[in-house]
Amino acid sequence: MIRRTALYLSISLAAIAQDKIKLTPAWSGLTLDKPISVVSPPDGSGRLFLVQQRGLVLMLPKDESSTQAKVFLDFTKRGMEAKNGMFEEGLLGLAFHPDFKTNKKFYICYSAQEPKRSVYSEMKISGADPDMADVSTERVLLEVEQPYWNHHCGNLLFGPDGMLYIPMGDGGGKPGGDPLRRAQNLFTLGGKMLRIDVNRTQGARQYGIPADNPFVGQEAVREEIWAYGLRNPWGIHFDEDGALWEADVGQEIWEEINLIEKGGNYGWSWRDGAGPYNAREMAGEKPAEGMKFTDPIHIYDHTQGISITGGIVYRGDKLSGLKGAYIYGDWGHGRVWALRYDKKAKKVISNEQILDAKLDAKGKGSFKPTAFCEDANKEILGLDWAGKIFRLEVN
Ligand SMILES: [Ca+2]
Repeated sequence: MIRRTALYLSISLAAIAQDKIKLTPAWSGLTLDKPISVVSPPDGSGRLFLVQQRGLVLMLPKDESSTQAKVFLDFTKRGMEAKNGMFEEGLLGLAFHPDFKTNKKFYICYSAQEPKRSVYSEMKISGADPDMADVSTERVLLEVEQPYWNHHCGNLLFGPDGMLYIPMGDGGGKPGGDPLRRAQNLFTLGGKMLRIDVNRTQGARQYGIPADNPFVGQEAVREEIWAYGLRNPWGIHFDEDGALWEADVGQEIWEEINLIEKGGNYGWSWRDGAGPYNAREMAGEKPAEGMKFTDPIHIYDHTQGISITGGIVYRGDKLSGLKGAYIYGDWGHGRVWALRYDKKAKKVISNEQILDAKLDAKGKGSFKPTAFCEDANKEILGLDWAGKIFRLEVN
């Protein structure tokens, strides 16, 4: 009985505990539309570029109260989104080359129509204005056919190895469940983490296959694949220790966080969260005997949120209590968590909710995070799909 009371008390305290962080508006004088990423080139300039899904990339002004932002890239007339009111297409990623300072190259991912596909391109900045892209330099590296309008991902990232990592969703479709069974199919790129070398071409390819990719030399397999069995990776991040964090948006029940390793099979659509995917299990479908899956390091269910947004391992100074924690959130419920993980013991140490945007005293409606990004000082910015940028600060 005493133990029960103690448990009850601790739950009550947790429920009324103040949020650890608050959202402070930043660049609130700018008119923004579906921001999805903030990227800083590795050239010491401290510039921050804001990627917006409809195709306008802005250079965020140093003066955060400014109402003007310089346009870096304008893809708003590219017809990226299908005209059927769906919402997951557009300009979905931007990454600067590790040698950007000397070669001026960057990479983007965007949707294209007729046929529906994801395009991965290289481009250079303008010789006349280093704050602007030169669209005429576009070199298409890869195009991937997309059967549906959702789960395209696009959060491009260079690893510490200088290779470009490309997260690919399963291609979506209704009612979901990876209808084309792409995620487990090594002949296709859907539902994978790809790893390519942008510094060379190889045969007909506009990029090279790194020699240490896990499926190199195997017959009838896409050698770009680094890991597979992903559903809809929304947010990937390399921590300073080289770990690759990935948030995988789930089907109806689970949202998951994975640490992506070479050759790993992350389960989808045999597995959902840390168990079998119920629809396939109920249909009597089973994975082949002996198939090995890597389960997520953390999952949460749909009472907590409905669509995970991956974040970053915090390495800044201002939120001192969160140093070394993986900060992530939920697009549907506006919650933000800090997760601590012991990589040696392969165990979650803690997972603490640090913000519930719906409980915010001033909060009308919710914070719909599309990304958590670092500014030039490694402090965290939370991007809101409703067209806002926030700094995450101590409450
Ligand atoms: Ca999984």
